[in-house]
Amino acid sequence: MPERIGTTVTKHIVGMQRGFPEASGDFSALMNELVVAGKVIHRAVTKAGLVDVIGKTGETNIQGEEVQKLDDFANIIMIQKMDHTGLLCAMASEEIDDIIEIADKHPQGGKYTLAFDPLDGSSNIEANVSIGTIFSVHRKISDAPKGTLEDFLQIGRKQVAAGYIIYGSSTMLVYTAGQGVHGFTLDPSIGEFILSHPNIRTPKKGKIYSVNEGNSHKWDKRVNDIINYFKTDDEATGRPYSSRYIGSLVADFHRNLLYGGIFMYPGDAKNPNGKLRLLYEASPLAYICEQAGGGAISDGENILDIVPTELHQRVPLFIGSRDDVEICKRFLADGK
Ligand code: P6P
Repeated sequence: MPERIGTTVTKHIVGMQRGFPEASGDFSALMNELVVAGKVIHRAVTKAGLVDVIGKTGETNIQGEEVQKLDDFANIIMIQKMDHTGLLCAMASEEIDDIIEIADKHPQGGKYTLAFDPLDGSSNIEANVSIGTIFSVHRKISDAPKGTLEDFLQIGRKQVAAGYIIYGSSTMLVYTAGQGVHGFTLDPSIGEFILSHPNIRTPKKGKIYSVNEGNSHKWDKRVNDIINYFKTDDEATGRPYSSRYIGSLVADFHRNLLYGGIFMYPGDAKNPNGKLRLLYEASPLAYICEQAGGGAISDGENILDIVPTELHQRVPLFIGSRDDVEICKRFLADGK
């Protein structure tokens, strides 16, 4: 008897669409194109050690980071897979300073914007640490014929969808379209993402804290108080928490989403807004986390309510289990 294949992500997306009779199918088509881009990046990432895509291109991106060849490749794949679909009015990438217009040779009039980090955590590539693609989808709101910066500078709460693909011991797609969070594991033998984690709910309270403590000398008292709280021995509140920090946002976030816990990238004396980007890192992960029952704040304000002012703006990020985020919020409110 042949084995039963589970629910593919394509079938799941079409099923979700059935809940919206007025849906044109454009969003489903957009998600399915993203799935294909993820499969192509998966193939490159899993072969990186074998073919010449490891190593640096010698260029630097807007983040001032050396661009790894796989970064470049992933960025090109995302753009090439999405730019001719007629579904997008414009794109924004961590790797590119300005918004990416849809060339005149491609179908115009797309209803959505796509902002993405093509390969986050790329500094870990050569150490074979899990890395990921993060994406965020909004509706076009400007009257301009093509997408404009205004279409990207929308609050995270207005996202149509958000997700990530994590390239690790297995490759997984995790996404939300506002109807819960669903995880799909790639079965390389058939090249399909199969539903493996339906309706992900993150534990209300965790046992893990994730932060780069090498920055503690630059943190203000409130942040040091937060970290010390999670490190304090107090059996009644399940403390101390375990410290887990990979230094790859998607990997740290994904572990905490499933196990519970708090990931923090605070602002500090040198970088008051921290390191992580709002539009294609903090905001999509915050949407996913809230949909899974968790929460996400910057320096006290809910990430999803921040009105963006720049394409690549950074924000402090405290994200994870709801009770743990509330603890951060209380400490951050002290002495403000
Ligand atoms: P740090 C990777 O470069 C990244 O952008 C995120 O994936 C990760 O969470 C963060 O930076 C790690 O930064 O300063 O702790 O090395």
